[in-house]
Amino acid sequence: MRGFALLALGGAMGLAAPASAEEIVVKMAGSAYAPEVIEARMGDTLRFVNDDTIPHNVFVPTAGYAIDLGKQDPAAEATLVLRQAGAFEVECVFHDFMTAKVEVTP
Ligand SMILES: [Cu+2]
Repeated sequence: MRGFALLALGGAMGLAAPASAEEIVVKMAGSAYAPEVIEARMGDTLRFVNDDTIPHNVFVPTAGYAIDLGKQDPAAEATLVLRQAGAFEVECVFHDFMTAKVEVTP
């Protein structure tokens, strides 16, 4: 199952993820990322799933990691491949109280 998900992602991104990489699902119900603290490894993929009833977003303000995955309507998903070790914050541009921390180990 893990291999299948990575294969699908690799096709979408035009890149193959390392065979050992994992996918970590982050949900958004109740305007909160779950989990709020994410420990991952380089090469892993975060799959943000909006299982809430209102739009959310994934925005990374941390220098060196900055990215905006855009608005996610309910049921929409967005993925982020972790290519760099370190720590960064995730926040929703629509709800400033909605944050998560990601720690990426090599
Ligand atoms: Cu939000």
